Amino acid sequence: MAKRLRIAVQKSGRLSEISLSLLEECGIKLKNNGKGTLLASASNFPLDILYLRDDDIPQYVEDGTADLGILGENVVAESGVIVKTLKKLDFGRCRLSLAVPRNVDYQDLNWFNGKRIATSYPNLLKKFMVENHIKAEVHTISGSVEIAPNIGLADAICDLVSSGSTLLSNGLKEVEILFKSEAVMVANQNIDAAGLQILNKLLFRLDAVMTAKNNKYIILNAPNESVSGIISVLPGIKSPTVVPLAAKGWSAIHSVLNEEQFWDVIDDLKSKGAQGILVIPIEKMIV
Ligand code: PRT
Ligand code: ZN
Repeated sequence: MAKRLRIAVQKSGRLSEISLSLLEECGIKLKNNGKGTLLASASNFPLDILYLRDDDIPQYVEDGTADLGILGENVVAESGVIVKTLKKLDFGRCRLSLAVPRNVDYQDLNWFNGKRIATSYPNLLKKFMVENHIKAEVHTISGSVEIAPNIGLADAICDLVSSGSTLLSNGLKEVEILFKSEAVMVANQNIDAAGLQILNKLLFRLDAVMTAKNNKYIILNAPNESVSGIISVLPGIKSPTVVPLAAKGWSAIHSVLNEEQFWDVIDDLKSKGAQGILVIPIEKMIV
């Protein structure tokens, strides 16, 4: 039978939908993808999808039941498994932080000495405590960590934070960041040569999709005398394309702009005489 790779993704939760749409954007079509399935296979790529709780993914990838996995770096780090991190995926960003009741006059880490801290991340917390010479009691609980101080179960918590609104609505404040996380693709350490060929194809597609997301196609019009000034502020992958417009003395300039440079460059372009600026999403980009 022809070689196929198996990728574990979160069955239902914050990362599930984005993980699947990323695979879809890589041109991978899933058959038998009904709700409740444990395994779905791609009809047009040698890949099978295994749906799991995110906490189970590290072990499955380490022991080779799955070749690949998409999950938060926080879960990989907490599990302590040995897997290869292949790629940061630019979604699912959050941080593992220590938080204390809002009314605490918090000065520094010494505050935690002798305190009780509730968390679902005991391993990362204990490592942090050793590194920072803190002696506190760690209470491991599996959900709703943020209510622990209010019900007298703990003095502080160590939990994931993204917007901070959960902490706020529970009367807590974030005081230390232990770990910054985003979704990553991880791989088993011993994928064979045939598997690596498939993996490289998948990574090539992922790169094209992710580079495209970080770039915009830009088209603008300018009087010919402004063209060289405009080109000087356009970073583009190569040199920008300049085409004459039907209106005499005018040109259109086409280029690609990185998301990060975007607003700065737009301001520069306007001040250098650009008009009718169009910004268009790019679907795939191979550089
Ligand atoms: O059922 P399963 O075990 O698969 O899912 P789960 O409930 O363990 O995980 P899930 O779906 O909640 O999160 C999956 C992954 O998403 C996490 O492992 C992180 O990598 C990532 N992620 C990103 C987050 C958050 N942001 C996040 N805000 N995971 C959890 N939260 C929770 C946090 O625990 C807290 O309760 O959201 C709350 C805080 O959010 P804010 O926005 O109020 O700060
Ligand atoms: Zn989980």
